[in-house]
Amino acid sequence: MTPTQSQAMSLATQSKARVLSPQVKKQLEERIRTKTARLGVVGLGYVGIPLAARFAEEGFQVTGFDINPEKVESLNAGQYPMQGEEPGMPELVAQVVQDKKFYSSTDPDVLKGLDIIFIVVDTPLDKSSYPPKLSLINLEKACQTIGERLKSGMMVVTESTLAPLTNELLIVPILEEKSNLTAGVDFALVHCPERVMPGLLLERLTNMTRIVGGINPESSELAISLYAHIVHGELKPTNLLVAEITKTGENAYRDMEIAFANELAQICEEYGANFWEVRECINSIPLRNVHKAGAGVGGHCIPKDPWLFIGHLNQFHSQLIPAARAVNDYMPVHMKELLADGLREAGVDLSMKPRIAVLGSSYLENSDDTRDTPTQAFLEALRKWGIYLDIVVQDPYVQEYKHKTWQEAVRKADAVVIMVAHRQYQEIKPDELKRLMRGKVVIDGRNVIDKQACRNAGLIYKGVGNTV
Ligand code: SAJ
Repeated sequence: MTPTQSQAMSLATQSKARVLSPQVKKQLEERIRTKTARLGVVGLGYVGIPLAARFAEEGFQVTGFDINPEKVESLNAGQYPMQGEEPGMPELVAQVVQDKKFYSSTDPDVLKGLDIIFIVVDTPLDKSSYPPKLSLINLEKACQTIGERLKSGMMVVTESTLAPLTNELLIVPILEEKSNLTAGVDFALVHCPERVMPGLLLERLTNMTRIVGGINPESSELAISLYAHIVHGELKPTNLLVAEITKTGENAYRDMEIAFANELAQICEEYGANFWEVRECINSIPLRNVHKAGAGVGGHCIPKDPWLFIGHLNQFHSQLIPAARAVNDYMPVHMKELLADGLREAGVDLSMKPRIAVLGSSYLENSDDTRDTPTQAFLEALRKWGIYLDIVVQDPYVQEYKHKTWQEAVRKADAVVIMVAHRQYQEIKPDELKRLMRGKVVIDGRNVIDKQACRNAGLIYKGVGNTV
């Protein structure tokens, strides 16, 4: 879907003419204030479950809808079904289910007769082409399911991360066509993009500032009164488009900040300086915040949102956003290059199937979340290298790799590659590494081990941005 500038403008202009009918406004105001509004959450994942549980905890009746029967079954049994340590989530789900305040189903008709429905389905990318395209099928299906059950007097809130213009070009047309109602007049429409962080779901949901973008000011005001029941952070009113641009833009910005650090690291490698020392010096003046160079950028947000950010552009050609993505996507390959340099320096015979211990499989330290992990890209780069390698992966959090300790993984290894800054790896002592390994190459993708201590122990150390 590639909107023309004029099409988008006309929709934006139209939305100015949309004034919420007084009786709809009054009814929603009353039901939100008295917590009698019946809530529905479509999409029960990392974002949807905490959202549903927090409103249920505050006394709202919440109905969850998801297409995954196992997840629905777990939830109705009072179990938190997602991976990873989420402080407070298992207890909260158990409590609100036991209090009969939160019930989930795979039957879309449970959405009938509700007052407010949240759309929290994921908005993945179709990576079969480059640049990756938006894949809106989940969102379209959710809008169709809701549109067929939408009644006058309701409010629809999207929390999913959306490419700018998606509300006006996809969500509004589907909801209106399916319901025969007018968005912003017969029902309120809001985009309040999620701002969660795996491992801190409840904390972030409660304390982060939220952007509350309504199709009209009345919709924003109603949503702010609703979120005020669960959010202690600031609730900033704006319109649909600003909310969509903000969410995707804040992550595109972070991607670019990290990309600068990754380029600076490679510049330091060639000049022969220590990136971490340069970073500290640059950050010693105000208004600088050089991020951490590393083995790559993974996760469910940062690698994806920059593409959503520019996904509906037609005229403007972004140079910065794709370039930042290319820099960050290159880092796992750079790790392969550092490994090749280290093996060469150590005189390792590549025809003898060297053993490589890879420490860290998740995308983020102290997490088991492997979505879009740089380690996957690194292993792919090793495969493309075409050298027979004996690869051992270890990760204390990821189910598939947690059965080994890091000590067992590095035993008899010719090289150790650190991909993630897990707290367990911060304790690695170079002397112990040297004793356990067959070889002496250490490739440090997250500045976990001290370079000089490695060299004093007779190891060849190469870190991102720290190779001389
Ligand atoms: N990374 C670096 N260098 C850095 C920071 C991160 O290489 O200086 C890498 C990480 O190792 C990871 C990836 O980037 O592989 C993403 O890290 P992240 O800290 O951005 O964590 P995420 O992906 O969970 O980002 C989320 C985002 N939150 C939402 O989208 C709601 C992001 O906007 C937040 O800034 C981030 O959490 C956070 O730290 O709160």
